[in-house]
Amino acid sequence: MTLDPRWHVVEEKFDPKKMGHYESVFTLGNGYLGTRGVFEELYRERTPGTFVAGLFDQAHPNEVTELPNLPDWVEVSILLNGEELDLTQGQVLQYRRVLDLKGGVLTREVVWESPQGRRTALRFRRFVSLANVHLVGISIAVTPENYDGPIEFRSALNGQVTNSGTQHFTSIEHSTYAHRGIYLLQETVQSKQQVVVAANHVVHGVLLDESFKNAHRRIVYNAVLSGKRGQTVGIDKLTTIYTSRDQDLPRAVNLLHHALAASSRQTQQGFDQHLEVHQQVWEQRWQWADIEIVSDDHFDQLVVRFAVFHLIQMTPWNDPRVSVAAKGLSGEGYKGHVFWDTEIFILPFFLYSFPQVAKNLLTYRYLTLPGAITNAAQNGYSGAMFAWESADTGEETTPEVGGIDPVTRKPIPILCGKQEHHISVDIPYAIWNYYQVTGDRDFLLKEGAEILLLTARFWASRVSYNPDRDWYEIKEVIGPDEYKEGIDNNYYTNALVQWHLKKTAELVKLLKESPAGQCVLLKLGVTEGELQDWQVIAAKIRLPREGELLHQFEGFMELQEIDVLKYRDVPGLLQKAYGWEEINRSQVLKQADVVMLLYLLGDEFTLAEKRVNWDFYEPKTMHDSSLSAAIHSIVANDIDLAEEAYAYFQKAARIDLTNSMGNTHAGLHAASLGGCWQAVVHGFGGVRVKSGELSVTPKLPKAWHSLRFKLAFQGKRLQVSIRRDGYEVTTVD
Ligand code: IFM
Repeated sequence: MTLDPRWHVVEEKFDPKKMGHYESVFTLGNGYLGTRGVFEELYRERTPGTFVAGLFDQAHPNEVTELPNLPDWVEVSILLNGEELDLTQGQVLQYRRVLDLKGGVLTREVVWESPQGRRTALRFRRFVSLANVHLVGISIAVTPENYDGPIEFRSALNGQVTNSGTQHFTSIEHSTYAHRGIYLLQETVQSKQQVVVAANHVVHGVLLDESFKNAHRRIVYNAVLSGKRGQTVGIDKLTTIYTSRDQDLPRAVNLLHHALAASSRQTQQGFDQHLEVHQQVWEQRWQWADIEIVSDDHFDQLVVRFAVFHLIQMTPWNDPRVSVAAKGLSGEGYKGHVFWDTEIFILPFFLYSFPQVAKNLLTYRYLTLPGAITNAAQNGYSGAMFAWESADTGEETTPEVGGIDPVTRKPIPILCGKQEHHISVDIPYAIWNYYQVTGDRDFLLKEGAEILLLTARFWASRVSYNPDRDWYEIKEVIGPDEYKEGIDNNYYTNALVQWHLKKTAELVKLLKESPAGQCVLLKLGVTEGELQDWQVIAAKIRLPREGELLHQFEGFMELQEIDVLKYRDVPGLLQKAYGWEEINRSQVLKQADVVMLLYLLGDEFTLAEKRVNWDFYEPKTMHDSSLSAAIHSIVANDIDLAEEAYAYFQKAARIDLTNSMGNTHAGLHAASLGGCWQAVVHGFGGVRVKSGELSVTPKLPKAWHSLRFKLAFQGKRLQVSIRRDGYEVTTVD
């Protein structure tokens, strides 16, 4: 395989210490399901993970709902003349694992010498089909180089896997089917969703023996093939996954029969044919989604494709009941929950590349409105209050406690579910953005309008009036900077609420012009008095500032100052030195907060204001959240700090590829991947919507010769080509 550094992510060396990191990086997925890039053979450090989008379960009332880890379908142990393949033993003579972003294939090529001196070449290929979302496959080819002897494959479906100890499934049935098929039928303990995982095998070579083994929640197919020096034998494992939640199931179908019949049909077509069709779908996706960067080194090009690849893989393509989790489908981190990451960081990629998918993501919020209405009522508010962490119903799913505070040595309470309310303005912001970019008035005036109006109603009940100062306040919140809790008048939140309430007035004008729009107003019982109140709140909302300097919140300037730069680049150092309580009382930010606002409401601030606030907040920001660097890159571009813009882009780019935050093993940082895309298109590409028109003001980094990408804008497909000496925007057929 010839390597292309612009398309291939390569692991050059087998290193068990980096296993978790690469398992996340090499995740394969199709929006319906995702599987971590675990090795086929078993190692102590191996953390298998297969997740189906939207399939949630709450194993115990004391635990929050999460995406259950499905049976491990990847496991295949290989015995080479009786010696088990184990790269920690013997000698690894050659090793290379390659993720081909163009075709969505994970390949591993190894030459291994066993402790007894047997040399074997092995080649593994794996895909998670984009053409048929229920289908995943592995093909293994084994060539003994200096011996003859039996080659044995022990291919398992292992339902003993858990979510870090929580078992979400009850086993219903496990058995065999067809010639070489094995399956597990399980049910989630609380949500009572059935899951079938069925693996069928095709063997290549002379079969000496085959058998099945059945143990608790685990079933194995064994094939022993005759191995001859220099001759390749192998096995293909095509696995089919269905759940009772699937929207493409025929009505009243028997899930198990359906899955096994599908599996038998798929086996007839064979691994290579499925792989080819899968690659054709990737080709189509890349046609619209690719970004071409020409520069002297290929890292930036690879990074952007890596981001796009994973964004496509982790996002449900046509199921509006589900959204994108903070870790996509690549790990247990954040339990498969959906945050503002989706609307503010991930959605823009889809908006400009696959607008229908963006619409689905927003429809998820519409479908979870009942949960948001419940959240508001439970907290004593009106309207709809979106969950900080959302799962299938839209009700709040944020855990109550997190990691251990190194200073108090006690778990840190997580208050985000109770206080991080800006999600209820981030979603309306994303809906307006969707409308601007797509021109989809139907969505705005129906689903969009319900969300905007119900959240406006929430905010009107959330603010409090201060008669002494004649202003409205929003007290006890957490802004984007999660190092500050229980704060009053977070500038980001208040400014966006003001923007939201003003936009709602524009929306209401549009609604009044159409019968369908009037129906929405009637359905929600929106009164004239209420509309007037919203405008009064917008006009009088408290926005703390001193000249050009925005105060992140009331009292920020009085907090103690600490030398943030001393701690910035070593994860955990600040926490060790100060502890949670003191961090809360200091001028140190976890992530972009005011700077985030300068980006989202960029047109509302002057260049001078942006510069003053950048100069003040940037040196105080730790970037301990992966959501920070890409936004800093964009804002740096806006204020003509070319070097900082590029440095922050590279910082964002390295988060997962080089594991710079040290936590990629728990899953990819989806928001940062979306942020990288935005840093290129909105930052260096300078693409923005201004007064309903597309505006392009490119700022190519010094290191790049050219940049080219496609955009969907208001029903048109455009191509933006930027060179050092100019740029052009052309229409694409
Ligand atoms: O949504 C983010 C938040 O802004 C910072 N902590 C992690 C969350 C999930 O990515």
